[in-house]
Amino acid sequence: MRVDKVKNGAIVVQNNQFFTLEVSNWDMFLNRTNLHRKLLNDLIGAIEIDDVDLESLEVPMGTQEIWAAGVTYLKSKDARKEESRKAGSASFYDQVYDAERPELFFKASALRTVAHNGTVRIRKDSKWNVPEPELTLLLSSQGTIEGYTIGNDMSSRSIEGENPLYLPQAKTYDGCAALGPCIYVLDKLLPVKTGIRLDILRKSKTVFSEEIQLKKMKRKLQDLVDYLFRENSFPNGCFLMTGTGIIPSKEFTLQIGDKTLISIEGIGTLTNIVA
Ligand code: DO4
Ligand code: MG
Repeated sequence: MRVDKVKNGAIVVQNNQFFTLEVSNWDMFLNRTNLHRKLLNDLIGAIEIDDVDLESLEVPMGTQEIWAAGVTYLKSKDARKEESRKAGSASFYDQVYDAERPELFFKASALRTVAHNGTVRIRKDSKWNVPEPELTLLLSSQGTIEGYTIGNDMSSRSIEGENPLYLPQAKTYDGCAALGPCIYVLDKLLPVKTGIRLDILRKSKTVFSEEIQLKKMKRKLQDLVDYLFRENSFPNGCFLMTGTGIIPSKEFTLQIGDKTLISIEGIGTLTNIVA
């Protein structure tokens, strides 16, 4: 079942049938344990429609924070070691990859997050920039995984590589995150063989394309969630980006006008333009 956010409501797609729901409070609508069962209940008496206008989708979030996990895939560890060698901090990435405690950081508020087809930004003071395609969890205030969406953890590799203490500036700024196009709500866990794919188009030509499976992630999703909830409360639930397993080679940097397409099996494709 997928849930899309539209003006004044939600569209729920279940078995190829489309339903509209009025939603007065997205925080409360999303922050429900056993969300799958509750949505099925919401659908009783809901209005069926023919199709969804994908242009009209909003970011499928209320006021929840977006947090992110880092260095959860070998590819990310290796790329970060390389970019931070000059700064003398390469060994930190080996340490965090092998440590019991994961890297977790605050990524974005709703204010800094754009929707499917929206414009993500690269910082003007950054020379080396990449999108990071990440499976993103919708978590209830109880710390349960209630849904899955697609996140783009836009990152400045030049700022992050200069000094690891600059991470918040490399990661958090206006237009630094994209989320959507929908929330995928299942009554079971997402299969580990799920594929995550990144395509980058420049002037309609593909300049980067790669795919990875979720099973390549070193950490368990629930362990990331448990660490995040150790000393943080989220009265409306929150989102957690789970790290990237795809990083373009060091010669690659995003350019203004590039189109990023992040696809995750079952969820769909999150498309954004870079500005
Ligand atoms: O350690 C820096 C950030 C890591 C990250 O964002 C990722 O691995 O996805
Ligand atoms: Mg990331």
